[in-house]
Amino acid sequence: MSVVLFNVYVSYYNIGFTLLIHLIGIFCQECHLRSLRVDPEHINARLHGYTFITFENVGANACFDKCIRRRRCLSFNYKEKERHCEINEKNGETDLVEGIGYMHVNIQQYRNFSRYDPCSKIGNCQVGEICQTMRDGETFCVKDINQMQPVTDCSGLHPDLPSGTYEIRPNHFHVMKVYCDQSTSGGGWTVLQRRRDGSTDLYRGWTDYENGFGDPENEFWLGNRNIHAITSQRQYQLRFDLEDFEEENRYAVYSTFNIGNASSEYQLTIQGYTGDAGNAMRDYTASSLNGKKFTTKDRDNDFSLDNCAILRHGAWWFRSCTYSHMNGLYRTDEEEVESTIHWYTWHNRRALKRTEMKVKPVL
Ligand SMILES: [Ca+2]
Repeated sequence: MSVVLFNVYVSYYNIGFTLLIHLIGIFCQECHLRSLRVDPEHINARLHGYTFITFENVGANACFDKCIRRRRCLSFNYKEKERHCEINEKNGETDLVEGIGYMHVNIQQYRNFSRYDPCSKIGNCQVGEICQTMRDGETFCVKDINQMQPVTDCSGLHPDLPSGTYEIRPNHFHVMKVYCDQSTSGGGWTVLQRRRDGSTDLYRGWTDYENGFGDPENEFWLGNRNIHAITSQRQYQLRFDLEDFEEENRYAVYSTFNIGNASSEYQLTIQGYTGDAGNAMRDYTASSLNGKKFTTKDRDNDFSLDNCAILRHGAWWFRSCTYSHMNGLYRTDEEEVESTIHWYTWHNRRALKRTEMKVKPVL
């Protein structure tokens, strides 16, 4: 039997109670006609602040369908006149606001009932997936491309989403792919840099460091332009996660971090150390790297008579050079030379096995 989707609105006054009841006719995939009862307090009302996807030019029944197929969706707002659908990650009970022309529907009561829920046979899909019905009527969980509407950084992702690569779009900037760390210290971290196996050459020039290079799933530098775009949106903290060859882990967090634009030569602002790795964002004179411009092998902005990027075989906000060197030469042992990836206040210049740098807005 072919599937026909249409909306039926029935409004009537129940004489005894003088309540306005809206019924929405729903044809689900199995073609059972059932209705949703929308309580009077959910008419001309909407849940505000919890919408995670909006859809335009859809019917009420399609709005219901878009919600029930996503586990994250707990309710939806629908404005019939504009055929505007908002699906929400929260139930609306006591915190509805006025929304003239809207109705609000909680969805959980319809889940797992085959008459309403096309996904009831396969159970819940994961957050970030959508249950999709194929032509033969079979249902599958597939990646939800609408879920990927860009956030301005990884802190905008739903906390139940796993770590991985996502698209973000910082304000006034283009869409970019970043790795989001959803497990460290509350999740929501946008990863700027990673070393793990030496598979990517980091001894590169200004343009590469400006635009970024490598693989967000593996070794990479996100790019100074991109880091500027992210960290100029609001106040950010920076976290370093470090691992040595004994697989011991240390971290350092700076409560204030951003970098300037290209004309500032990506000048570093970094303050407010906490952690157990020590504050290595300074040089051997104990002067902070705060305020330093970026230096690469082909652009010398450091205080050394030489070029620290060449001396240290990397690129960084060198001063006279540095006690922290995340973009140095990757070693597969604990060799201790100036060009290694190191964090001086933990292991002097002994090579580290893994590093990550990541940012999250300060709450
Ligand atoms: Ca110099």
